Amino acid sequence: MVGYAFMGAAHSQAWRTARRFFDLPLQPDMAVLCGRNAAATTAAAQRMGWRTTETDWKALLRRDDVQLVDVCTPGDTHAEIAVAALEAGKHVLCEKPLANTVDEARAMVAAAERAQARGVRSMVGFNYRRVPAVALARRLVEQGRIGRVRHVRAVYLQDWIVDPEFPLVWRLRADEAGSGALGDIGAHIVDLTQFVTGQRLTGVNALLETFVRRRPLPSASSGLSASGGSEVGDVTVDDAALFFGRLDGGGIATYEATRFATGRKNAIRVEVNGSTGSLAFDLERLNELEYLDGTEDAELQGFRRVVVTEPGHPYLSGWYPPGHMLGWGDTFVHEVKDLVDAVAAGQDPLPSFDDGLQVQLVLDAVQRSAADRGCWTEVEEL
Ligand code: SOE
Repeated sequence: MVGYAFMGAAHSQAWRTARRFFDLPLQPDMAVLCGRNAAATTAAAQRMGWRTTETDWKALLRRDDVQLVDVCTPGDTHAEIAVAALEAGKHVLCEKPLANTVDEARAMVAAAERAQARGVRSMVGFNYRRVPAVALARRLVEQGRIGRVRHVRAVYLQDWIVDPEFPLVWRLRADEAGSGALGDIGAHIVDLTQFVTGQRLTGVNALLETFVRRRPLPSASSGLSASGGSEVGDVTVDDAALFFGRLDGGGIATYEATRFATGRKNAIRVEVNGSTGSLAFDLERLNELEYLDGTEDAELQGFRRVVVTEPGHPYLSGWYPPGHMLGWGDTFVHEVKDLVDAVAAGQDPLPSFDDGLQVQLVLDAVQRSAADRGCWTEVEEL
């Protein structure tokens, strides 16, 4: 694994845990953790359960005891590491968004296609697909339980940079992060809604806003909790993204992704209204899915709250008895399980780098629309 900050910790926990709950066909061996700072990497490796460390990611690719590389670095390094790893014959799991630009994402897809011909697999880490309630929502849409999808309403709300004194960490710089709320959390709700509906956005109208344009440079940066010094620098990404668009199956969708929703820490809400029913999901109640069956007697109709912990629900057969709740980190355990199952079966895991590129094309259309005063902008074909 390359990187050991927030996502590195979440992925490490998943690599440690997946085989303890699920009957995996291959056993993950946490061979090596890679980071630039030797002392910090060694400390992280001990804490997170990695056997050895490296300080140069290229060294990973030369090691025979590495068959899969998990990329948990900021977006500006995804393409270089993932392409080289695939060329070296290593399977790749890459954190979202797949890349910072469409060109980088296209190069990654090309590398993934070449690698696939040699049996080498790749996957992008949109973990919210693997919330059991979200996977159940997908299943219900596929089974026709809400009829034709008409409306999709999705928000992803955070508030960690409301304070204008919060420093200019890498997530607020376009050179490292690509974009702001748009790519970091907007990408999640684009993938999530396209996954649940089975439909893709064909075009968007968009608005981006940066409320705080200058911030103190970080004195000590540690991801989402950092402190600022006396010098200031420019924020080069969006703080908030609003957009709406058309889905290729005839539905319409609205999106809001913001880091300025004061009081909202990590709130995802998605509602899908179909011709004969509706579904609603709220990450703050991630073990639940709301379902309305519009074909029932009008007098008895209403949203029902399904507690998604039955053995027949997606992923639940590996866990605890019904009613014993899962958490956010468990979505990464499911990600590892699905990836290992696919690698062992010689199949391509989902979401693929192609799916990652398609989300990137949506983000690109949002940025182009916002730059064009919100005009209708088509999402480029894959
Ligand atoms: C920060 O905004 C962040 O950690 C994202 O990068 C993750 O993808 C999301 O799951 C939680 O918030």
